[in-house]
Amino acid sequence: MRKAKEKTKSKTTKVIYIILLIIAAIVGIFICLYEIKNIKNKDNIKIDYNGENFYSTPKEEIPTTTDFVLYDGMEISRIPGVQDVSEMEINKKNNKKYNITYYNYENNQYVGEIDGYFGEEIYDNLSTVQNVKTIATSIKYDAIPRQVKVIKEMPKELMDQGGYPDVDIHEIDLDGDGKLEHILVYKVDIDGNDNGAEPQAFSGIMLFDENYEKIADLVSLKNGFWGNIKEEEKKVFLSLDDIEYIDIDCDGVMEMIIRIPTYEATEISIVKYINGEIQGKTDVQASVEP
Ligand SMILES: [Ca+2]
Ligand SMILES: [Ca+2]
Repeated sequence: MRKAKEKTKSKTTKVIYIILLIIAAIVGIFICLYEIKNIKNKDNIKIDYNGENFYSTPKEEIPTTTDFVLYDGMEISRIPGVQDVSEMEINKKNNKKYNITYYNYENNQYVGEIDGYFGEEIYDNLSTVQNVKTIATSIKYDAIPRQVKVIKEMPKELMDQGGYPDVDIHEIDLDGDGKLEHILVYKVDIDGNDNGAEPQAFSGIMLFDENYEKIADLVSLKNGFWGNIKEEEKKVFLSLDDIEYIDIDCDGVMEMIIRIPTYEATEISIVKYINGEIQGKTDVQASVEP
């Protein structure tokens, strides 16, 4: 009887021992996985920039699938090109995904952490994230490695080219190669008159290199009358305020996110300029006609 009891006791001890071993092994595996994930995340968000040393191979996306970027509270793709920006469906998965703290950017500045609110129906079971700024990222990293400068005086190089009407210029080293790029917005704004002259409204965004040699037309708006209504208050112009310079894919190269004027809805063009080449779409023709 006593022997049988002892036998049971030792059996129970053995079982407990094995269970403890299994738990220890599981905990060990989880710690390992956590560490691996952390190392991976750190690599993803590392900006190794010192003026020359930056990622030479552009990454299409941050590799982790859970990270994302919002534009005006709507999720966007980080891949260069033109894209429609639209609301997200309200469901359990999205409620969990989008109700988080965001890292916010506006006018090329980091403006801090803000809690986003998702789930209020706009129409057809769709919603945007409220309370966030123009660009909001789900992870924290140095998304503005270099600053933009406004050029106030018309540069001599442009004067020599005959000049452009009503120009605003930004100067920034987009790809971090030590050479500056120039982003130029021009505008033609002419009123009509009683003698039958048509009013005019057109504008464009162009990319120039350090020496003001034109690299590309980025966006043009040839008929800047909203709804094709030729009235003063219906005039729409592209402006430098429509551009955010931000590194949205963590490769050390700053993308331009250009808001494209439309009749309705939201459309953006993401342009990346690296090693003398443009990724994304050039010569985009915007339209504010219905
Ligand atoms: Ca550059
Ligand atoms: Ca980038």
